[in-house]
Amino acid sequence: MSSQSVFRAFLIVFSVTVFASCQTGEPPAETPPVVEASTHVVYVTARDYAFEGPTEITSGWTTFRMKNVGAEEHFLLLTRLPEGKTLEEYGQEVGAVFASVMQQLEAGTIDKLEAGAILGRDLPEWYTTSAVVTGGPGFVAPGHTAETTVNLDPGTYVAECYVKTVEGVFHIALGMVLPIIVTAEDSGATEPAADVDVTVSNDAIDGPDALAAGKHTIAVHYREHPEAGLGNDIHLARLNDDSDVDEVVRWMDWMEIDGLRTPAPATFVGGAHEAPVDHASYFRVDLEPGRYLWVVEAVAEFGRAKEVVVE
Ligand SMILES: [Cu+2]
Repeated sequence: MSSQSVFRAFLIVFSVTVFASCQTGEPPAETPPVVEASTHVVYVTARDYAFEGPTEITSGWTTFRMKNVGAEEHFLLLTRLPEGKTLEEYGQEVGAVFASVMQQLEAGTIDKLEAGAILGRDLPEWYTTSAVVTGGPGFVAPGHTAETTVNLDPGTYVAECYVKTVEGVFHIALGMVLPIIVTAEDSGATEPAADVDVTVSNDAIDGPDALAAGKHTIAVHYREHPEAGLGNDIHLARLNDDSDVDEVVRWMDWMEIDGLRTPAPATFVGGAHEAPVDHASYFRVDLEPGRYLWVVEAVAEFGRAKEVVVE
């Protein structure tokens, strides 16, 4: 896809999505009952390449239960827009800049350092200073369901997925974006209780290197975020017999040509995206025995991973 057609796709997708998003939020018939009565669950279906879910939800503690019915990895990243900014402006002023940078990286006309400089120059000030990345379900493999709990302030949000297709096109450019209004009414849900804690800082993942098989609720704490570029997040991936940890770390770098590009080098079972330092996130997993990896989405040079054995 040429750079121009990616731009056009963005514009079309953003105009269409705003009017076409369904407003349901009812649990699909096959979804099992909610785990805790004090949980407010928002049901989302992730397809190749669209989200189906409610476009208006209450604020406070909110659990996104996202079933991936597609054939590719997906995630749901929430960004709260500054007052007055719209999904269309997000697409035109932010999405298009990332798409253009990716095209230039792919063409080999710029390197990662130059890509960072272009983003610093071309991303609008309202995005870098006033948009708030607020978490959401991490990478989840086809057929898996992610369950991630975040604490949402009222506002206008964009939910997006920017995993790449086999051809290297961001899912958001193909329509994987959903506008969500978070109202002032509180969900009434309480903060979840966790049995595992993971703390992410700019140079380390502080979490267990062994876990029992079965269900866990993982509390995610962000000690800090880098001053520029991607914030910290955390994902859990099951390693295949031939998985190479360095390869997974490199895959987590969107600036790499094969980074975030289908197929994924491991089986992602969930995680929590970047959220403000004072907003803990939680995610639930049901683990089979095997080799797993805590891994952060980052430029490969700053990548972090930690192996965890499940038995
Ligand atoms: Cu996706």
